[in-house]
Amino acid sequence: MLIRTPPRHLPEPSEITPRTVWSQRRRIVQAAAAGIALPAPGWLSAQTTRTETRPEAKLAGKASPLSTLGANDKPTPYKDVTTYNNYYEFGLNKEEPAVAARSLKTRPWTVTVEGEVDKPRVFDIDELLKLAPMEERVYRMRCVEGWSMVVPWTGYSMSELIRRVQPNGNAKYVEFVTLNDSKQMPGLRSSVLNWPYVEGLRIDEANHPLTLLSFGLYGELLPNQNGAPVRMVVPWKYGFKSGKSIVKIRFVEKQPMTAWNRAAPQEYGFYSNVNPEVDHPRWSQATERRIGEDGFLARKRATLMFNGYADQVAGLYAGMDLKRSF
Ligand SMILES: Nc1nc2c(c(=O)[nH]1)N[C@H]1C(S)=C(S)[C@@H](COP(=O)(O)O)O[C@H]1N2
Ligand SMILES: [Mo]
Repeated sequence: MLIRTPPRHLPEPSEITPRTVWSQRRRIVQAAAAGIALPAPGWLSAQTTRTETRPEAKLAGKASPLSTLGANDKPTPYKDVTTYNNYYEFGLNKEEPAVAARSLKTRPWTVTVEGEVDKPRVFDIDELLKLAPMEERVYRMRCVEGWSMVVPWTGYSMSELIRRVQPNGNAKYVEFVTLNDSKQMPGLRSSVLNWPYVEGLRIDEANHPLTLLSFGLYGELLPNQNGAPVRMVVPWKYGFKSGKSIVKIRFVEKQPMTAWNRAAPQEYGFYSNVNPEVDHPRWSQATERRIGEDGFLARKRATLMFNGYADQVAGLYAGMDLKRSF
């Protein structure tokens, strides 16, 4: 995500170097000083962490008929999905979250569900994991920046949770709030956004079967940089609508103010449906580059209306002017 004029007080990337990176660097320096040979440069990669020091637990899901890929879509390599991330709480560069989010504590973890519901409830993450049968949903994901991926998510429809808390008649919108812990999230020092990261959906969007509460990818628990222990996945909207590391879900009557809408209202609207016909004020949204597949020189592929999910979701927006409600 980019904003038109970065605030003056936006720190230099070097100032927001997370503690984990810093301490890793210190280890390298100390090892070098002591004459100890360390493994080759690749040793800091998420892959290395995953296989050597923190194997992700398995999280199986039943293959879902809602995985509707095109002939041209194949899952983006695990390595790209887990090392090319947007997670501003852990730094503004794509490579930073895989390293800086390693120390995020995802246990214990609770998700508070409150607001206009008859049965407000605080779920422990282990309760949430057992709330409904896990499915594997392979979805196309499109970032507003112009790149896309295909990710095999594990989770269940958000509607499974919604029906258990029984929204009342005033519940018109749902707000999703990310963890806001400056001790664990070095990126919170940056003022690009008003923290916590908040996203929102209309309640019918939240209840749409495609809207996923996700706990895993590639058959394993979510890596921290992808939003562990639980995140939203809304495949027909730009990626920023899919908030990570959710701690609170609020049912509200009025359209919520979201983090990106607040930061740059003329650039990021509440709906943020993928729409090749509505350009971002500073760039076209007609095409995209598929991460891990389309090199910088390759012809970009056409972006599809509602990211290719029009058959399923277009009805949610019948009669709306999508240029105005962008
Ligand atoms: N809390 C939080 N959620 C977030 C973001 C973020 O910076 N913070 N970035 C968003 C953006 S812009 C994108 S494209 C996706 C990226 O998800 P991924 O890293 O799993 O591909 O996460 C979204 N969710
Ligand atoms: Mo994004």
